Amino acid sequence: MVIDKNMFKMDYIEKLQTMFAEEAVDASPLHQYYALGALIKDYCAKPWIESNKEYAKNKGKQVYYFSMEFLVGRLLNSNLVNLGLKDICEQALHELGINLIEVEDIEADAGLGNGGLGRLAACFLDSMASTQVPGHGCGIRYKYGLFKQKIENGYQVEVPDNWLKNGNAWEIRKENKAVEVRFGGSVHLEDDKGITKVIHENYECVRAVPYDTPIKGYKNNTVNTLRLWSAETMEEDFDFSSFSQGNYVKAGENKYSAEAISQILYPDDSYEKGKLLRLKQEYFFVSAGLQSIIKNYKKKKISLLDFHKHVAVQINDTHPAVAVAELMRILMDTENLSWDDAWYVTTRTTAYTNHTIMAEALEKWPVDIFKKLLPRIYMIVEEINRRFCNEVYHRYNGDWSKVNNMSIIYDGYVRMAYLAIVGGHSVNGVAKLHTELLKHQELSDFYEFFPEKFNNQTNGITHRRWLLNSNVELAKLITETIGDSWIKTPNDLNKLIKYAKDSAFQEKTQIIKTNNKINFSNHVLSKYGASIDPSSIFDVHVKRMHSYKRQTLNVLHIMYLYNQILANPNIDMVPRTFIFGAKASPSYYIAKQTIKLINTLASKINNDPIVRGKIKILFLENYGVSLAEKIIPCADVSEQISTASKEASGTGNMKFMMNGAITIATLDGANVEIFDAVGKENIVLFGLTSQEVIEYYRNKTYNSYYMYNNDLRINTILNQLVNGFLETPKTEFAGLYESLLTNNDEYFVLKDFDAYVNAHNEIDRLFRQKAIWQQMSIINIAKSGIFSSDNTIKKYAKEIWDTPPVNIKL
Ligand code: 26Q
Repeated sequence: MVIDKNMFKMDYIEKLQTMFAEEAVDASPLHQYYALGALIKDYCAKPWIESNKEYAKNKGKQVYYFSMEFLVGRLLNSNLVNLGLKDICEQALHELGINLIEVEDIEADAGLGNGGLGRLAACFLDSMASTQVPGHGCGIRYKYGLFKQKIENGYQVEVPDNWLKNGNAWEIRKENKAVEVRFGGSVHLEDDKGITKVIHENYECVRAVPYDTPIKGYKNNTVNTLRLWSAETMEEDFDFSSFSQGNYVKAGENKYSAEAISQILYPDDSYEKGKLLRLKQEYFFVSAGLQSIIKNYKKKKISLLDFHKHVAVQINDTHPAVAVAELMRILMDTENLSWDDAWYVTTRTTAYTNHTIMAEALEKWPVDIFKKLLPRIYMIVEEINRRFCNEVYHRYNGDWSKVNNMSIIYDGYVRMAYLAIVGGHSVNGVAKLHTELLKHQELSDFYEFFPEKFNNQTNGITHRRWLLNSNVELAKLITETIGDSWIKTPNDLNKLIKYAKDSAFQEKTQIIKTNNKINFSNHVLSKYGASIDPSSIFDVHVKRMHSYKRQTLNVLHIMYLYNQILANPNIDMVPRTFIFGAKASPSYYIAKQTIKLINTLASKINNDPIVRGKIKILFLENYGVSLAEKIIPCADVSEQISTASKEASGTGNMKFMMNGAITIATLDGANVEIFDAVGKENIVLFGLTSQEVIEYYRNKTYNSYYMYNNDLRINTILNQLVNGFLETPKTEFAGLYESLLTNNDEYFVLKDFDAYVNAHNEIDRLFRQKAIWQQMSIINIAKSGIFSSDNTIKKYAKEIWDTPPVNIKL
């Protein structure tokens, strides 16, 4: 069906009538938005049905991406673009007196994720649909996404993110597909005529109701499904007899109610680790997801022994790792497979992605909590572990230290990463360096034991959201210059290389960047009353606030620049606007202090007439997907300055590069691959290498006091944190000061300071050379195609999932 403008207009008018009994001009922006969303969902319906039909009859394989987080952002614009209806819609609405941009602004971000891991899952959904991979998302429909950030008096204040308060235009509640998830109770085994039966009693039952969102591929007929589960009470089936009166009331008091499970997304926060509700969330969506997959599978009338030939389950970090044991449970207890058959199928179905090298971040659950909440699952984990430890013991000739190091259950904890590794056929890191570190450091025992399971899948980003849709003018220029093949074949961006030295093209890209900066400056002025200079260098540092990401290094450098300017007000420097955006986990004290420090420094510097026109600081409140889409196209400089070895990959780095920013970077995560792609002339590197960092940790020879005592710049700045220079109580930043000195600067901020100053001098020097800078920028854009998640997904499909594309015909 080809939809033209007039048809679109008529359909839209009709939608407004049927949904709200209104005419276009009278409709409120909210109604305009909902009618448009509903119409777009209608347009997705037919290909969605056809995709599902094809997948149902297709004997091929489907992928399920299990993730606690899907940081989707808004969908209106990307759905319009993927349907090929953007221009038509814009014109049709215009003729009705409606501005599409204003309508788009009504949509709440689906902020169901913390950061990189959740956004990666969302990029993967877009790329799976766009490359015709039959792949679906499985997660939780949180009532509240990640908190909204307000800045009050320089401090972060968290506000609930009630993203569903006006409804959700995209989801469809599938009441008839609800399943039951069981918690607690007791389990015993009974012999039933020689067959062992598992009896699970006195459990608490929660109803899992799926809400499906269509994931429309770019200009193809594929519509995959993001299925998010909502927890509800099961009154009719509630086993009241299992609760004594006292327990029941207590259950209520403890907010132990079913609804609590899908109430809120946990922030990535060490304080929240080990919380029972989090484990409930994990099991809840994993169990619901696997049950519904098996139900669908059984409709195909194929043997469960072939399950792994038709289903792949990707475990996004350890959060859904309980899938290994849950799949075993379903196959054995409800489908009557033997242990060996169930294990054969499970280990060929599941695959695990690791997103962190930081040992303290590896998820583990106290055995007592785990066993009480999931008694049957714990039995299965114990048996998996017994068999595995036995193998390790024999392979290493009775070496108990190996067994201890690798045991899934150890020291009173269940180690979820180990469960995922043992129970799956694939373990992947998310960038080359990260995978090497996993193989040779954090998970070296497992690499030695299962070398064939380990593989690298460097992260990617959907170039449609992060270039085509968010930097419209640049995308247009690219298409005018090299044609539009890059949209389906992102590596074709490479054709831009030819134009890197072309002065006319350089000028065009520069004008686009400047216009983006002007538009953003106007937005900031009207929304926050802050004025920034679009001709200054926009130096952007946006990501979660974390010590290892070293926003402090950036801040200390700004303090140093400020001191330089105070000492020499006529200093020759290209004006800079330092732009930050970051949420800190609510209980992460140092991270919150860093936010306060940035804001404190901002008000001091921005109000100091001596620095006027030289440096300015802007802290953007509530950084998230929609804000990222606005700020990234404006960046001249991309700050990717984590302590080498700490950032598994990073994906913001790729988004900036794709929009022509120059990266200032440590050799960490995917920065290494960006460097490999663009060459040393087109990136500004500095700092310790990962091997140097690891060596310092090993030999413990780093002493941050030495840096403080021997570098006057550092000495001055650190003193300024605590001597009243910042016009705050002297204790305000004591925590930061101590982390850098008393606690010996765990992330080598002071060690890398000098190199970072030099790197920024280099940025200043390069920016003055307009042609060189623009050439670097174009080379970055040209080389960024390899970081499209289309490539990443194709590699997962080939190396892990074995899922060829499925062509959907209408
Ligand atoms: C764990 C327990 C309790 C509560 C929350 C959590 C939790 C939640 C989210 C732990 C970790 C996360 C998110 C981690 C994350 O985003 N990691 C990032 O993943 C990106 C995609 O692979 C990488 O690019 C980043 O380098 C990595 O930091």
